[in-house]
Amino acid sequence: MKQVLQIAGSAVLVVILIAGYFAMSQANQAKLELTSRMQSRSQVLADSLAESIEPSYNTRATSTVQRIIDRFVSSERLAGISVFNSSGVLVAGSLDMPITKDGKLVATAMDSDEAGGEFIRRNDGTYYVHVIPLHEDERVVGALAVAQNATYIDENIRLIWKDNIIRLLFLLLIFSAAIFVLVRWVFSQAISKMVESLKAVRKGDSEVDTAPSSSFFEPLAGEISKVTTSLRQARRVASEEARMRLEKLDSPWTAERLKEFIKAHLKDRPIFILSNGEPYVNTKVRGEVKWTTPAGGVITAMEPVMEACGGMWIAHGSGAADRETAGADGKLSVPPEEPKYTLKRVWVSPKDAKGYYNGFSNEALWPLCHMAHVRPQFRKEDWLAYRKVNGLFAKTLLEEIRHVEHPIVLVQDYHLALVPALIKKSRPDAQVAMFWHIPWPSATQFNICPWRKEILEGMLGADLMGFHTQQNCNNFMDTVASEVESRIDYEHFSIFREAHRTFVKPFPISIAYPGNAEPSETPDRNILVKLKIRGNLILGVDRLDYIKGIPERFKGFEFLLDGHAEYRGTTTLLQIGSPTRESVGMFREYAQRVVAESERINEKFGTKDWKPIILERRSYSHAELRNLYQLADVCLVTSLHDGMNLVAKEFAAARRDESGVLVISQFAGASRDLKGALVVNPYSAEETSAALHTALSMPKTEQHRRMKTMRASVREYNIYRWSAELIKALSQLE
Ligand code: GDG
Repeated sequence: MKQVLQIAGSAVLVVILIAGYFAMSQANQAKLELTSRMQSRSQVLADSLAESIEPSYNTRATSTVQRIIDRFVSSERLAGISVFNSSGVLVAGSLDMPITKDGKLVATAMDSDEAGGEFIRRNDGTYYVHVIPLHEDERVVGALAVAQNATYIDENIRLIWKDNIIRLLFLLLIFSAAIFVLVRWVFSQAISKMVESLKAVRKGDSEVDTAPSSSFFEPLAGEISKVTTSLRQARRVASEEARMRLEKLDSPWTAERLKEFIKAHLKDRPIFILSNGEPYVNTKVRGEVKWTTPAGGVITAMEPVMEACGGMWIAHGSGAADRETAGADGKLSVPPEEPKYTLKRVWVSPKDAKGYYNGFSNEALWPLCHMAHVRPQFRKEDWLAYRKVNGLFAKTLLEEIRHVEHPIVLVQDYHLALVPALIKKSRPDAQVAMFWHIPWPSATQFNICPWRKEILEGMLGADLMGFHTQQNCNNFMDTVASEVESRIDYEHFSIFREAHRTFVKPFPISIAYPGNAEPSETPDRNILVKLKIRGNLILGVDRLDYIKGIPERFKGFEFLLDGHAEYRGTTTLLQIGSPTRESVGMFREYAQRVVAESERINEKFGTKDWKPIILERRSYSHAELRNLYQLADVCLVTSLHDGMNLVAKEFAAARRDESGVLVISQFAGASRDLKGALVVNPYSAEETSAALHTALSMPKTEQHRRMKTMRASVREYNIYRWSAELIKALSQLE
């Protein structure tokens, strides 16, 4: 609509300018003609009158002159006549003769012995006064002034403008209506139809028509139609290949292959994902709605699965502008650029969110499950809010699946531990898997939780419980054995409780590799120039979370600089610290500790043109991160405890050049999957420093060998395979 108005507005402006120009020249032309006519008539009248009055004037017969004037005024319908003597004094004339007060015109005519005239504006109208000199024996003896009413000239010009403006308005009306109809109904409609059909083709609708409603666009539509035909063909071939690859275990898993796999295994049974965090958050910046993808492993892992399979993702609508972009039912199609699945937002009151999210999830369960020596905070009111919000998530899902038989439900993470049992209680036919993205601690550690039994019973509602590692599975089985009345079947790794069986299985999570967004061949080095980084680059990418061991990482780097002067001035540690859970006190304090530690080390070693640690406390886009992964000599992951750690896998996936070294904590799940990495104990600054030195001085051939191994393992066990294995394990359960 805005464009239509812009086009119509510009056209209207052009029409106004052209019409204005023509109206002005017509008015000028008319004025010129009328004026010249008036001047010549005045001239003729004045000459003939002068001829009549000169003899009487020269004999000083003033009364005769006056008579002639009176007669002449009425017969010629003149506005006035005046006769002046050589001193410029009025000697005869009609009353109310319009003439300039100073008599300049009269004086000029007499002095120059030449006739002259001018227009005079008065309150009662416009007059043209023409003055000629009077002679006696060729000598100027006075002057005769003749005035005519010239108001009709102004009136004529006014009428010309009025006619032109009316004509212009009429023209504008017709013109803008024509443009509006043309743009809105002919061009816009044809273009939107083509765009919509192209979108549908892109989304996989094979039978849409790209023909435009207007023949004007036929050539363009012809070309588009050819392109879409090729696209459909390519898609058919890819789908066929994926089907063929399904049974071949050595070929990589792709989004297409996962799609085919799900079609074959689930036979159109829809997938529902539930997680606290949503993949798309809407905020408002200077009145404009923005879309962001929050930093975090759950989203990195689940988004490609939903993009490949479609379905519904139910999550907490937490963005300030979330309600604006969702429908009344909280639903919207995402990704915004190319919708592939439905996001349904659950609205949680700020008070409940505080207790459920900040309180129980992040101040109790998060430190409880991670061995990072942070004491969990158990508060009854937080637990009650957690129970309430879990109930809300379960209710939302139950509503969505009320007409769906045997739905597949994938519950994500520690925020929703009670949801599986709530679903199964109402819908025993639903197949529910729960994936725990963080570590599961030992029974002794977990059992300090006052509500451990309710949490375990909630989780045991799932048909399948997934963890990253076998160690996590073992810990979970032990915890259940110690707390819940049940039968533990170690042979099949399952738990029987009240006629329900839960299988417990490791699924080491991964990333979309190969994915849609492959890094470019050559990384962009501008970021290094911008951050003034020269020499070796050690990269850390984490949410500012205490489990990520960022101060420990800085200590390791400090130890390296202490022991190896050659790295001073030549090596920089770039730490991307994306803000996280800032409403939780312990996360805020941790972020401050990270800043203080980096400043301390920078003060200790920094020079005029080298800063050892550059801390970027902001979120980077995935593309920016991919670029940094490609530029880094070393990627440093020093988590004190981490379920998996996807940053490590993303680093390997980005290294098309097969170089760069990964240094990773032995307490991150990924250290088990990535065999080519240098594994360290992050609590030991000496070990971290030694690994950094090994990495920075590692020959290229060894880097290649290690990187090849890591890339192969990420390629082989990517997120598509992770998801296929989880879904296969779930759908095969009786
Ligand atoms: C949990 C578990 C487990 C980081 N900074 C930015 C950003 N990120 C992205 C990374 C990566 C993801 O966030 C972080 O994933 P991790 O796995 O490293 O860590 P958690 O967020 O703690 O994830 C973890 C994971 O769940 C999956 O199960 O591996 O153990 O704790 O993808 O690239 N993304 C953007 N901007 C950033 O600044 N956009």
